[in-house]
Amino acid sequence: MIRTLSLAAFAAAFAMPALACDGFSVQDAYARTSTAMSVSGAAFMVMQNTGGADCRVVAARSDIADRTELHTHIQDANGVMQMRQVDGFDVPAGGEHALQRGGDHVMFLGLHGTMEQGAEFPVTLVFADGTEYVATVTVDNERQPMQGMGMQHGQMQGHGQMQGHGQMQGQAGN
Ligand SMILES: [Cu+2]
Repeated sequence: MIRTLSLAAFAAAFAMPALACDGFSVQDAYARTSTAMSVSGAAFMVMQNTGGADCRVVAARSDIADRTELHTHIQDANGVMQMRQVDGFDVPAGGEHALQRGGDHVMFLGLHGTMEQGAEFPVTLVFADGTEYVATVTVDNERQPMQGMGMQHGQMQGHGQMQGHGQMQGQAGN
């Protein structure tokens, strides 16, 4: 009888992860704050879901601030961007959901200290079923909103070509 019960308990415990957001992962998670004096900051990341079920992140926790909230930006009637707390981010099965500047983000209110460039800290994401995922977030206050976009890449290539031409001229002169 005891053995039957513990097997049942084991089966129940083993079955639970199947309900969780199995294929969930976080890529390129970084956080920033405006100035060293700022009392709030935000984290951005790409949430990926390779599993077969939709995931919904309903809360976030961290130790770096009094409150950690899920936020988005909305544009009001005057075209002014405002932050607003939301009750969750949906990450569809086989898809992803990006938290990015000017859009969805994890908000830290009442920072306990300065967010030092390069520092890492954990942010716990809570799913709708109560399971959790801990993401490691790196402070990057110098990250530009559109870093890595195509246009910037093109400009860098062009600059490189000009440098190469200049070096060839210099060699010919020697
Ligand atoms: Cu916010």
